[in-house]
Amino acid sequence: MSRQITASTCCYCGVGCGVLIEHDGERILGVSGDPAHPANFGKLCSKGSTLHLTGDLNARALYPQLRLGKALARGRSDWDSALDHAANVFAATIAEHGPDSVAFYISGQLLTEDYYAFNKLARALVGTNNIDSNSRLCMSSAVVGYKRSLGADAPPCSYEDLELSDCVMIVGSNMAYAHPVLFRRLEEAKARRPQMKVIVIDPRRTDTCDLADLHLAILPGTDVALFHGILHLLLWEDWVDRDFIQAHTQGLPELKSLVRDYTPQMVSQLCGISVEQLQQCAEWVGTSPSFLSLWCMGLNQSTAGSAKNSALINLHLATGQIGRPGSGPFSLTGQPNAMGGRETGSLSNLLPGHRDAANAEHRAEVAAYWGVEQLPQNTGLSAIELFEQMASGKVKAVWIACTNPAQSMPDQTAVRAALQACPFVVLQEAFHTTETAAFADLLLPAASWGEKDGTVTNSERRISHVRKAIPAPGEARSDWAITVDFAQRLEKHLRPEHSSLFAFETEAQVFDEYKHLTSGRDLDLSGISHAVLDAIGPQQWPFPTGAREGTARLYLDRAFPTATGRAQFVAEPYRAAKEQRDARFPLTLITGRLRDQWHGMSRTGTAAQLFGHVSEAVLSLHPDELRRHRLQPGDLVSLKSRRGAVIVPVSSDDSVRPGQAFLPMHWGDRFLKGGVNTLTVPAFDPLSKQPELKHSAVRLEPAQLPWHLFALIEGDVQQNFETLRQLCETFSYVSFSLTGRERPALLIRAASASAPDPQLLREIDQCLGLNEGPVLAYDDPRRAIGKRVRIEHGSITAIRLAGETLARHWLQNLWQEGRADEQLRRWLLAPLSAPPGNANAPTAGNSIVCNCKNVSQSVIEAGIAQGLDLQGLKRSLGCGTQCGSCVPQIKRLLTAQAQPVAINP
Ligand SMILES: Nc1nc2c(c(=O)[nH]1)N[C@H]1C(S)=C(S)[C@@H](COP(=O)(O)OP(=O)(O)OC[C@H]3O[C@@H](n4cnc5c(=O)[nH]c(N)nc54)[C@H](O)[C@@H]3O)O[C@H]1N2
Ligand SMILES: Nc1nc2c(c(=O)[nH]1)N[C@H]1C(S)=C(S)[C@@H](COP(=O)(O)OP(=O)(O)OC[C@H]3O[C@@H](n4cnc5c(=O)[nH]c(N)nc54)[C@H](O)[C@@H]3O)O[C@H]1N2
Ligand code: SF4
Ligand SMILES: [Mo]
Repeated sequence: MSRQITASTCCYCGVGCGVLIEHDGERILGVSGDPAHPANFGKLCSKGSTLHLTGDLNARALYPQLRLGKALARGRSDWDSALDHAANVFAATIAEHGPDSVAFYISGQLLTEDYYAFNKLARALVGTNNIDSNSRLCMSSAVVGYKRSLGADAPPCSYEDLELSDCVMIVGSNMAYAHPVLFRRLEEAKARRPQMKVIVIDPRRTDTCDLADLHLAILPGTDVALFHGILHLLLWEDWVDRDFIQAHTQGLPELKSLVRDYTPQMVSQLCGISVEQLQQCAEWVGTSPSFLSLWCMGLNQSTAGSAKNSALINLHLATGQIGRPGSGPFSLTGQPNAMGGRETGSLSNLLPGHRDAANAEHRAEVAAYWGVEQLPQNTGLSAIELFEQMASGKVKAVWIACTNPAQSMPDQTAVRAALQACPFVVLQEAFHTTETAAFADLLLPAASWGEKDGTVTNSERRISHVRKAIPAPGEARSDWAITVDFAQRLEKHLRPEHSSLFAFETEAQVFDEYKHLTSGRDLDLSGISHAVLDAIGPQQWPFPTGAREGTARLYLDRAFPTATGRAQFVAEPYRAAKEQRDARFPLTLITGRLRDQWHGMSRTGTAAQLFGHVSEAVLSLHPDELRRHRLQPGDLVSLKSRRGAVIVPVSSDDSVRPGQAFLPMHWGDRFLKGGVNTLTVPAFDPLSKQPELKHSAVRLEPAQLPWHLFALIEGDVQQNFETLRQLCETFSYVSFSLTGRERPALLIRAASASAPDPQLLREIDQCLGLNEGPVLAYDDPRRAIGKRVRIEHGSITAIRLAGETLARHWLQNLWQEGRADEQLRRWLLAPLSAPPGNANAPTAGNSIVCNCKNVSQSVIEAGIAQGLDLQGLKRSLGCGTQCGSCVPQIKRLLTAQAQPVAINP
């Protein structure tokens, strides 16, 4: 078939960029930014622009698989038998143990139509509120914040406000990595109007700080104290909008008496910043003509997440900085359709149309619309509670869709035990490779990006039509269709005498039924349909019936959807994070995102190119901490929390403070033995029930693992991955990654206390193709050292080093360059394994900064040493000229020797 273009959206972050998918009707061939889409006007970041390189078919779930007993393996099934079986199990469980013995755990990455089908299934058909989503780990504190302070879960701003603002406060958000295309927009605005003030509040000095006039490296978890301290100064200096407060708010007196105690001295101490920094921050907030705040997980993922959100919104209410261009509290949504989830009621405590499950009137409205007698009254379980009740045996059947809890939930030991204990686990997944898939009794293959149709809402309330470009592979089906098919089968058990609640044939029909549940509500989007979006493009809600265009900003009239019409000041004291560092666990572990990986890496982890920036999970520690612990960069340590331990290499990184440590969130048990979330704490916020993923107490212990393994193999990456992962299970440290842009290869690093049984090494070699054929080998059994290299047509195709792995960087470079020369032969046959010359380059220098143009850090540093500036580097090396995601890092390399932006105490 000829080449075609389908306009759709990127399936990663909540910026919601429009993409043009190039395809031939069967395969996706390329992707570019959609110039007509108002979220990105043609731009894409390093993840969006590599979408077509991801999604290896060998990693995709292609047909239903069923296991008929925990001890058995899953076998191939077909849709009819699989869904009939699931309906039988769910019906029997509900009949015997009641509707609350089953649960649904879904995802902010589903489409609105998928959510709606799941909600109707759980609440109307099954009769349970046990339907929660991974947005509980992500946005639920923002939901509480908006509802408590403003009356509805509605971010009032537009992306355009980033360009119009005079003072932008970015707090608990690393936009440069997590919302890159929006960050580009802010960079451009600041370049045009350098007088615009940018404040970044983050314990770490992230790439986002590159744009900051002021970086407040507050101690983790102290945001509420900081916001109260700012308000204290705003009130003291009279930098407040008294008319606005008088006419449109309530509750200031209580808050005033609370923040009286938050003196600059006290706040400076609590937050670990200087009084001058605090004053500077308050002055800019209080005196700038417009003030916009942007926030993300640094606020939400906290046991004080709701308090942090409200304390920040307090600042907008005190200054009247809301409902005006360039101002307002603007929560950045993480997942592409977390907003749609909130709209359709996909948290256990919500109902469709921004309604509450605890509100009898709301329940009656939705029940009447659905034509069922009533909706369930029992409080539904939130994510952490749901897994607790799976472990305790109360939840006996769970349906998981589009999320990977065996990677992303905190306290993995407990989560995996819960999945193991639950009698029936259904998983609706696009990739069969995820950690959770191992626990699924029924695996249902889902269509994924480029293969499904529906709608999503981005951070600025803008609804886009997601369009299908190609058919899903194998027997994979769209999520809404799987859900509706299952629901129809379950209805035969639960409501045999009624007509179907799920008589949907297309996504558009699902949307049309859903949208009327928003009529007359704050988010009224009843004027939107798939056809309207096709005709006039993506639109921001509210968009009521009869509207011609969407709504860019809310609260222009200063009327808030609360009972009194006034916005609410919320007075809650600062409470420290749950797990403070102490003598036994002296470090605070922060977790967060990297630029080029997405969550558990089921998709991004299939593209070798996306490992170029950071190739393995490394613990960032301040140089002082390395010295204190007598560690060298690259050393393996055992990182322990009260819940478990993982082994990781350390790096020296002065962007974290002493007393803190940072680990990227992406590595689950598949890529790093144990996975990062083995360490994290399941404590959650009392109102939002969002867990404190950003903050756990840990300690370092030396990992005495002198025996090392390094291997590289070209070829079928997924196949090798599965086999080698099983073989490597006995090692204490195991880390997998991909490398190579043109010839993808799998990389393994492992370590253990002593040399393994030689038989195990032979099995590993067998998988690597190193037991026969054109293989050069050297073995020193006495020292348990061995090296093997396979050379085909003059190039290396597989490597295995055992015992010690000093030559790994050198060998990887030879492989990369397709060289297998005399030097290699000489080194191989020599008893000492040290690589020739000084070729033992550390990984940092090899890391790829610019993914689009494949330019490494060492090359950029060499350019800087020659005197090139940003423009010069762009011109001569090409780095930073395409998607721009690497520009903040290049600027940081440029200023590495100069004065840091932070005014550090
Ligand atoms: N590349 C990439 N982009 C993504 C994603 C991805 O996986 N990869 N995921 C998407 C999703 S779902 C989400 S939710 C967003 C998350 O986007 P962000 O929230 O921006 O990303 P994180 O790195 O999780 O955390 C942001 C920052 O919070 C800081 N922080 C930690 N503790 C505190 C604290 O107590 N106070 C303050 N003020 N800051 C603190 C961390 O140091 C970190 O730099 O990213 C979205 N975009
Ligand atoms: N330590 C730590 N842990 C964290 C965080 C943190 O900052 N630190 N952040 C938390 C946050 S904010 C979030 S949002 C979560 C994310 O956690 P998860 O939801 O577990 O993240 P993903 O890996 O994106 O999972 C989505 C899954 O859906 C699959 N999938 C993709 N497309 C489709 C589709 O169309 N249909 C179906 N059915 N499946 C599909 C993917 O293969 C993937 O396995 O992680 C949380 N966990
Ligand atoms: S910023 Fe990047 S990841 Fe987010 S939607 Fe746009 S292209 Fe996708
Ligand atoms: Mo998220």
